[in-house]
Amino acid sequence: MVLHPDSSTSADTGQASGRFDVEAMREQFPILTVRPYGKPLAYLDSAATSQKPQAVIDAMSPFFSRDNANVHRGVHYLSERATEAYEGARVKAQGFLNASEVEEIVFTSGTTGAINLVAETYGAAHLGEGDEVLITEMEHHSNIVPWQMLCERTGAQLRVAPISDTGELLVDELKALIGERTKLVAITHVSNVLGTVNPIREVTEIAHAAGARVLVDGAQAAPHLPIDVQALGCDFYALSGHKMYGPTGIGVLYGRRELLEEMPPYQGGGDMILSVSFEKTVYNNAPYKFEAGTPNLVGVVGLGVAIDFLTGLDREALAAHEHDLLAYGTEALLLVPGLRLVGTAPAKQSILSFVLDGVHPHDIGTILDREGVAIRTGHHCAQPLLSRLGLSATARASLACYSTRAEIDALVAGLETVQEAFG
Ligand code: C6P
Repeated sequence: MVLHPDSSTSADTGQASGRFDVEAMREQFPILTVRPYGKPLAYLDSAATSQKPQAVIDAMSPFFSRDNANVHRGVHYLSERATEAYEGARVKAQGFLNASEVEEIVFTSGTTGAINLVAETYGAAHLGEGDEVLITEMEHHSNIVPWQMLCERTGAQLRVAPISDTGELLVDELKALIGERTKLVAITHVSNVLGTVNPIREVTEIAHAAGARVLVDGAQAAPHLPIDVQALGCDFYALSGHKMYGPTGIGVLYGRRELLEEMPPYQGGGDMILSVSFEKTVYNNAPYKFEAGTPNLVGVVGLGVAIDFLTGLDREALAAHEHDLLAYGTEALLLVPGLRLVGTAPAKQSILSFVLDGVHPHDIGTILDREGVAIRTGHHCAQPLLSRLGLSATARASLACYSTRAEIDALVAGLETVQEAFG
């Protein structure tokens, strides 16, 4: 099925703003020319991990052939070059998040690493028996389990703010759950299952008025939305490099300087100390206090280039392109008989989750795969959300800067094949 007469042509770029050239964009992503089973690839799984532009790929190997040495340790030429590259990427991350100080940027292994860091340091130092952590029903396991572990250790309670059936956060109910025992609100900026964009500024205002801190899980927001931690007013913001066109195994935790300074360290080891004796260790200042051991240097370098890539784009045009695709995909999927979209909040970004009458999402994913269409199926590491919605799995197509209307057409055509197979 072709939904729009122009949908499979090169005009098929979703160029709502007229400035976004998706074909030129796609040329920067070499993997998009792979042909699974001889079919054109429709990579609709960018929420799981994004593909990498040539600039990021090209930055990583030369680091090993030109700059590689350990950071902060050597007095020699290469160590200085490596340290410059590493700290240069920290400045880029500061700019990307609009953090007011570079010391507010901690490199982590990803969003999961960043949230665990806050739970084990800020959480352990500030929560006790009877205190509360408030999350929402739409959180990824990475923003649930670390808080459960913290609650088990400290005797604190986990509270959960509800969502509507369409996948919108019920802000009034969240507000009603915040009280003097609430020490921390941990909330996703964009849901990886529903695509819902949460009103973070409003949530931080409510939380701060009650004296609670706010951690934002930005894993799904960072590739799509301009992030300004000062405007959002949050205390912590976590993101993953691999979802924003960078490498795996690297991420960022933004933390307000005064909080990072007073937090205990995370792991012990090299680089996180100022001095060590058998009697006493003096810890380094933030952010180094949280970066024990030799870091993922080449990951940081790749992340820096991914940030350059993203900030070098016309973000308004990119947003228009991604919104056009979301609207096109929504309209297209709603025409598929027996299909129900999961997550229809008005503020939504780049995610199309759905279920199809009589077909398990895993079967959808397997049949689509043979058509060259890559989607994710299952619980998407958000089992409590799926239970809340009365589901155990969905099929999920997710979009990125290189996605096209033709890929959505391939998805819809693949769903016809699925329905033929299931009679
Ligand atoms: N979601 C998905 O397919 P890591 O694994 O640390 O890079 O990111 C964890 C994470 C945290 N929060 C949200 C909202 C996420 O979407 C993810 C990762 C992927 O939806 C893999 S499960």
